[in-house]
Amino acid sequence: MLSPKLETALNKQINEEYYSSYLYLAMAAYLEDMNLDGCAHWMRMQALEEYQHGMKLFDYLVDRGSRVELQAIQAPPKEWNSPVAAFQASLEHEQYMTGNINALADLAIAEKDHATNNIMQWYIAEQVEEEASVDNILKKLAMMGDTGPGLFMMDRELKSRVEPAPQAAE
Ligand code: OFO
Repeated sequence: MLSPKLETALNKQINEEYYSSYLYLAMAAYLEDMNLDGCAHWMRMQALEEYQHGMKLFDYLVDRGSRVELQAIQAPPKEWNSPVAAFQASLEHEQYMTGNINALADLAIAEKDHATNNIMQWYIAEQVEEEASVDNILKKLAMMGDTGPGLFMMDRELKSRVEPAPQAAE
C-alpha cells in the first residue's frame, strides 16, 4: 500500500501525463492545420506515448492496492506562434515534467518507498530521452532553417516516427 502522500502525488502525476497527451494532440491539430503532416504525426505519436506514461502509473497504483482517482484534464493551448514555437513549448513542457518526476522520486525516498523510487527511475530515464529527442529536432531546425526548405525536410523526417511499443507496469 502506498502512503497517502504518495497516492495523492502519483494520482496528480497521472493527470499530468494525460494533460501531456492532450497537449501533444493540440499541437498535432495545430500542425495538421498548417499541412505539416510529418510534424503532426510526430506529435500524435508523442500523445500516444504520454497516454502510456499515464497508464503505466495507473497500473502501478492498482498493483500497489491504491485507488486511482482521475481528475479533470486542463484544456491545452490551441495556437502557437510558429511550428518551431510548438516544439520549443514541447521542450519546456518536458523540462517541467522532469521536475515533477524528480520531486516524486524525492518523495518516494522521503517516504522510504523503494518500489515507487524504482518506478520513478524508469520515468527519470524516459525524461532524459524525451528532452533529448525534442532538443534534437530544435537543433536541426536551427541548423536547416525553421521555415521553408528546412521545415519541409524536417516534416518529411518526422513522418517516420514509429508508434510507441506498449509499456508494461513493471
Ligand atoms: Fe510523460 O513524458 Fe513527456 O510529458
